[in-house]
Amino acid sequence: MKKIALLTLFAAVSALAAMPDQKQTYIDKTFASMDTNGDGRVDKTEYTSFQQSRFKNRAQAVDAAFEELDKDKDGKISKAEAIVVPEISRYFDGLDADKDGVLSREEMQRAMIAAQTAESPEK
Ligand SMILES: [Ca+2]
Ligand SMILES: [Ca+2]
Repeated sequence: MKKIALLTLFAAVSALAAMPDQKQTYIDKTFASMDTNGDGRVDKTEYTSFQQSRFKNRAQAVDAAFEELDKDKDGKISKAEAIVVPEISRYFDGLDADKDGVLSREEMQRAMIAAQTAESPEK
């Protein structure tokens, strides 16, 4: 369970660096998962519920990953704590928006939103 949360976060952060040619595959996959009744079209209801469940899952994943990474439970992710997730480690300075050397929960959430925006199909 905790492992899965980290992997989800890992995937989202990796999306920050997603190459354009991976985007089409992502869009196809996303479309298929949004089209719940399989009629080949995504109506507004399907789209809305997809976005809502995705956002909720992401928020929960961030929370779970945050708790898991925050070994000393001070409410912040230090560089040393982030080292177990190479993708976070690599983007650490970029994710640390206020440059205080640690990632707050808010900074982690913001990173997830950024990742989500980066991988959203343009429509
Ligand atoms: Ca900590
Ligand atoms: Ca910070």
